[in-house]
Amino acid sequence: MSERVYIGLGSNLADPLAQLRQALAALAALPATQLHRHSAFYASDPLGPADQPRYVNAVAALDTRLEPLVLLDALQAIEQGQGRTRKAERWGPRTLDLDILLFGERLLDEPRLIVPHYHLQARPFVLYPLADIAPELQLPDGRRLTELLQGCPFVGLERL
Ligand code: ROI
Repeated sequence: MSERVYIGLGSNLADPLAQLRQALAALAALPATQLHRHSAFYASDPLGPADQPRYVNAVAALDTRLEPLVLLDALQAIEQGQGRTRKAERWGPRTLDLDILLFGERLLDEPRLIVPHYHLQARPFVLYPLADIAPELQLPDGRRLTELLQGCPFVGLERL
């Protein structure tokens, strides 16, 4: 049985739009996985230190038979393949970030993986792309995407 998984994509280094396009191709090529659809691309003001370039963000919907930690390993391999290095600075710039936002109906609280993604509700660059592809979405904890959007103005975001 496959599960619908939502992935947040972000980049603010080394041609962010090209990074996201390459990442979408890599997601589509994952084993036991289909890329169902993806959102528009959005330019977004950085959350965190302001002395870094704007980001490009998008959200992808996958259907996968991979288990969560297997998918996480695969996403981290894609990040590393696209030049991601983990730096000391928290919330600093990055060539590619792939976050598991939602994994079917699962609620996960593991050292490596918390799902739904902890900051989901506060991030316009996650919620608005998500609304592009799943406007009717209800989270496994009962919250509706429409409610979360009401608490998260479309600020610092530009649809490309
Ligand atoms: N800010 C924006 N706008 N987009 C991101 O994807 C993003 N990712 C991050 C931090 C550094 C928190 N800021 C971001 O990890």
